Amino acid sequence: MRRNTQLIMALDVTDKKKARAISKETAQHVDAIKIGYPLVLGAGLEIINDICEFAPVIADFKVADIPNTDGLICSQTFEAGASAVIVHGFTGHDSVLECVKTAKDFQADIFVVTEMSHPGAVEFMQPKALELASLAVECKASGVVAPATRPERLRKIRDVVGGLTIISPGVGAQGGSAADAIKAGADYVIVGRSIYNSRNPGIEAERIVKEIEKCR
Ligand code: NUP
Repeated sequence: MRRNTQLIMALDVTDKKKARAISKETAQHVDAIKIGYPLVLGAGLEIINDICEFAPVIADFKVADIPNTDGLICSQTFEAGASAVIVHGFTGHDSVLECVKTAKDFQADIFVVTEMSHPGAVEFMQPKALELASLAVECKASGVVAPATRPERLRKIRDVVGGLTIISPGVGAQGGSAADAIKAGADYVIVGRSIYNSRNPGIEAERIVKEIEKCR
């Protein structure tokens, strides 16, 4: 993944026209666009190829099944044009290894979720987050997803994953700050609502990029 602005936009809109318009406005400020179920269910899997016109696409499908099913989900997603897929790690090494193997065939990336950014993640995910981070390293994933809402946890996850890429959601609407996440060890921040709900998504994306630049 290119590393110019360190900003990934989460495009959780459901309308194809809106998705294209926001992507166009923000393209010059983002290193990738993350799409997930809201947009794919609203606009169809072909939307991946559409959005690729503006930036590399990360498919946030949080894949969490048996290895065979995981492999099929990943290959369909890469064939549709995605550069990376986000998967869960709690399914175990075999499931994640299958995703990583499939990604290799497409020269694509797998990111493993560690501790999610929302409050409920402290219930079940937080106690296992560092083990999930180790699993990502052992399975040779490209990176992990770690919470911008808890920079102190992000720092601990960075200590475990070493040189793996950390992509970090929870900035803006969920209360985290881009600067704090980058300082705590994130390679990229993921920002959704603060950008796509703003009156001028391009200007908002640019503002976040400037905040990140100040941390370098
Ligand atoms: O731990 C996670 N937290 C999170 O918010 C893992 C994620 N993949 N996400 C996703 O990041 C979430 O589904 C949404 O697409 C994006 C954050 O969006 P926003 O809170 O900036 O609107």
